Amino acid sequence: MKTNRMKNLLCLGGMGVAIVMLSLEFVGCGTKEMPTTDVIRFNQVGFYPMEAKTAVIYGDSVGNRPFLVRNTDNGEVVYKGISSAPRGSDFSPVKTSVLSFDVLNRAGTYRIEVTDVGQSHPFVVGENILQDLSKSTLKAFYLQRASMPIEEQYAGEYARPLGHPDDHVLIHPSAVSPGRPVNAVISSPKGWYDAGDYNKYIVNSGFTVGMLLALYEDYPEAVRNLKVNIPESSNQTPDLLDEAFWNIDWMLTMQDPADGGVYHKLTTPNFEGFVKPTDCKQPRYVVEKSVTAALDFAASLAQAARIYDDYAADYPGLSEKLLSAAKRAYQWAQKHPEAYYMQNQMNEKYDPDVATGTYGDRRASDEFFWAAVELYITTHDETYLKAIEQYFPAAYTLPTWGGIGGLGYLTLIRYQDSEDAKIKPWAERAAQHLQAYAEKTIDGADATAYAASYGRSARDFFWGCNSERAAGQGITFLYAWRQSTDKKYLTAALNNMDYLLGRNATGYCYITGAGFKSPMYPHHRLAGSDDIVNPLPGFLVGGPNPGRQDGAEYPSDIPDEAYADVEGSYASNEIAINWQGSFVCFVTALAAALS
Ligand code: 9MR
Repeated sequence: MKTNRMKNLLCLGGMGVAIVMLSLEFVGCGTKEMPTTDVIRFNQVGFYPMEAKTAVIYGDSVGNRPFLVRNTDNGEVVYKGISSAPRGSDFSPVKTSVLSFDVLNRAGTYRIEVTDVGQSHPFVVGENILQDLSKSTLKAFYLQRASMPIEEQYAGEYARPLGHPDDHVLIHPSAVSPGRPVNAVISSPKGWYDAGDYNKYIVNSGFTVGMLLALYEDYPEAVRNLKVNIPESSNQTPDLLDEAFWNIDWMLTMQDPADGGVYHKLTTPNFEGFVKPTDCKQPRYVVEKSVTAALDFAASLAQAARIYDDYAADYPGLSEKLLSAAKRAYQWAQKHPEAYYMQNQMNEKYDPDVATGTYGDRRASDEFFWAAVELYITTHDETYLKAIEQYFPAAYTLPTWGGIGGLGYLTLIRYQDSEDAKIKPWAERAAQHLQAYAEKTIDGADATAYAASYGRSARDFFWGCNSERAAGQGITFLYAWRQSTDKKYLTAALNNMDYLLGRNATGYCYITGAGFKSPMYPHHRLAGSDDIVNPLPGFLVGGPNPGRQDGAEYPSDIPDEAYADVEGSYASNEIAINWQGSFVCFVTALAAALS
């Protein structure tokens, strides 16, 4: 027996298969237990009893392998099957073979055993299996807050003292306006750190707030049930809205009272090192105003205005304040439609130079569209309706920080049955375009290497793809499912989730602290400086990126394997609020759909 097992391992190794972990669990020679291998890949968080269950053997150029599923508690064999013929893609030499065991509908813990391959890590089948992930990924935003002490009663070992009070922020020469000369001091506290860095950027904040609020508007019940133990949890407002407010309140400080324009970002001249927030010493500036910042600010705050109105007991006067700020920012953008943020040009004119993230974007029609949609839905003022008509995007695209038209689409779709007949034609058009996108994207996905819509093309892998493509598609499929009630879209969403949580070419579950193999060294200054071995939990990392713009050492340049779990890999292993926002939206919506 032992010799055979050894032979199997050698044979797999000889096939060039990356066996990342082969814990030789020979539980005594002569027993039936097989070695545990991580080439059997699946959703490491778990499966729903009544939903599809799929695993993949990575690196299997043979396929058609007999496998069985065994209950780990009592050893009972609960399912036997044959894996698929080998599959592949046009961008990777690696073959896979797919295992399906949908009928396994009893809650419990199981392992898969594949002849000549080994046994899988254990996995769980259980009701509401994504619920905890929905909570931990929302909770991650609390851990990411600036300007307040993160307390032990909410954060456990991740507690930390107040960092970045941001009550002494300087006006950069590029941001001067009446009443705010160079180096004037303003207060701009709160907000979330953008990502692995400690800066705060309006474009990305607007996207993130918009995404979280979209989730609330689509699944209010599910959101109300998300209790994540944050300082505001005892009030009457859902935790997600309290959390979003921490950032919204910061955003309000980024509007120049003189003219309603919005500073592009609050930043240090250079990225800080991997030091604790309390050890950061560089000055913090607000820099020039931009059209994209103004519009993302206008859109997200107009959306917030109609939502927080229902929570005026906890947030008195907020709704009015948000709407008036949003309108002013929109007017500013109308007057400055080409005020794109161009850091190089700014650096040529002003000192100090600024070298941090740009969120640069030379096209604002999608931002105009999103802002017009949110302002119209909140106010029913026809000026905004005209702008919707003017800027309506020709096709649905996944919502991202730089291509934000998708958020406008989602809001229109959400309000398609409202009493306002004027919005209907636009909402219907948005719904059709989204449906067409979903249909095209899921077509043929069953036969792909990882049995998911996501991950079948080399173009699916880029900076932030785990969120901007995989989660974005998932969110979109859930809209398509709600519109059509066709279950194939729900299954497609679950397949993308399975991909993100382990059924993929690297075998990583891409959320810190989840599953048995997750990122340990994210590009995250909070995690890298806190003297705790495990990274802050609940964060989605960017994902495989053959562009490898960080110059870090990657284990592979195959597009779906170009992922490096090293701190220096900001192009594949960073965390960011926008990516997190989409993931929270995806997992919470999916959990609600499956409950
Ligand atoms: O998410 C952004 C990605 O789309 C860009 O390709 C990349 C390079 O410009 O920047 C990413 O955003 C980063 C931001 O500029 C600064 N904070 C970290 C963000 C995530 O890497």
